Amino acid sequence: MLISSIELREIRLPLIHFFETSFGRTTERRIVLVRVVDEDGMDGWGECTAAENPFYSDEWTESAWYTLREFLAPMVVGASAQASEIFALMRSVRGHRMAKAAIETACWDLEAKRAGAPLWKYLGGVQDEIPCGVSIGIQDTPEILLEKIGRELLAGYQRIKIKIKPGWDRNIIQRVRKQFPDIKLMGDANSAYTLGDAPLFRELDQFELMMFEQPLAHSDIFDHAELQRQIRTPICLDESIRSAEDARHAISLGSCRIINVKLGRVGGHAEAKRVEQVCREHDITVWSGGMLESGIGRAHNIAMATLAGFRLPGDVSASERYWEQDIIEPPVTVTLRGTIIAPKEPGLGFRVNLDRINSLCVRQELVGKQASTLAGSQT
Ligand code: OSB
Ligand code: MG
Repeated sequence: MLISSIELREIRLPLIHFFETSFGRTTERRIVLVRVVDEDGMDGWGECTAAENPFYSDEWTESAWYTLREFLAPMVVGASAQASEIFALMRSVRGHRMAKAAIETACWDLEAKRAGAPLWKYLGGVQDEIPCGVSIGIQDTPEILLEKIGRELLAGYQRIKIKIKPGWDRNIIQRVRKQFPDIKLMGDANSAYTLGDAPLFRELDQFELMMFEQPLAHSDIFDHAELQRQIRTPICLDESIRSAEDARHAISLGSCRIINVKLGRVGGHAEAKRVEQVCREHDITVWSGGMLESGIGRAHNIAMATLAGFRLPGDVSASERYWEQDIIEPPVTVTLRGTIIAPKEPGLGFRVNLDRINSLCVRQELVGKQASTLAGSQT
């Protein structure tokens, strides 16, 4: 397919409830959306998962916007390529994987639509129903956290992930375990600890968590290997895994037994498939992470999570947990057994609500030959 133009939009989307991790609190998302259009006027949508600040990774909304506008979009516009080749077109830009993934995933949506196939099948997915968990941020009080966990379990979610940080760890996990002795429970530290905290993690082994997610530094795989040797609970890497090579290195060092795959963090669907394959070859379980995505990113995560290696419940949950109104129709819903059914329509399988997007849009940009063809806009 020939990519004739790329549209960028930034939308502001307030979260129903703030989301707090060891690195800070988010109340409103600033999301960059990408629409790629081909020579026949068909389109595909992608979402940049960079956050509002460079605290989870070094990318953030502003860096993604300018990198997309100045470098990445111009490298792809005018190219005739398959979705699997898009990442390579942008290889002279180092890093900026979330920005790259926004374009790359949009191209997969477009290509699947052109093929008349649901994206998940087009990617090689094999599961038409995926298990779902929830990620629950740090709360103002332990009581609020316990109440929220109870509510999510009632809704059917199969696994609870809580965010932990120094001062919100041992006591919290102990209280959650006391009230919910048998649930699938895990803790995500977002790099809040050091190897010096190994005694704490040894103590936490008693609570039989499914895994500790990214306890140590965001770029580390060496100290994680040492920590994993000292504890029984599996370590799951998130921030540290940016490519299939990272996954291979971490696995061979023994730095983790589980990997959280995020489309943005690894640079798109093609690389996510490579990570999944490396993990499957080494008997390492993967699951789909989330980045507080709007419906577009969420739909891409659903497609990825249908690949064979995704065996554990992911952080992919219903639109209504995050947004008053999503930007796709229908919104993502979760069954009472805590699953999402993969869509049947071609591409992402959800309708993109352009009116809603334009009403949330604070800036837009067109990279392409034809000026003034921004869909649904007057500029
Ligand atoms: O570490 O998985 C993470 C959200 C923002 C940044 C990092 C993370 C998260 C989540 C939320 O845990 C997952 C979601 O519900 O989208
Ligand atoms: Mg994480």
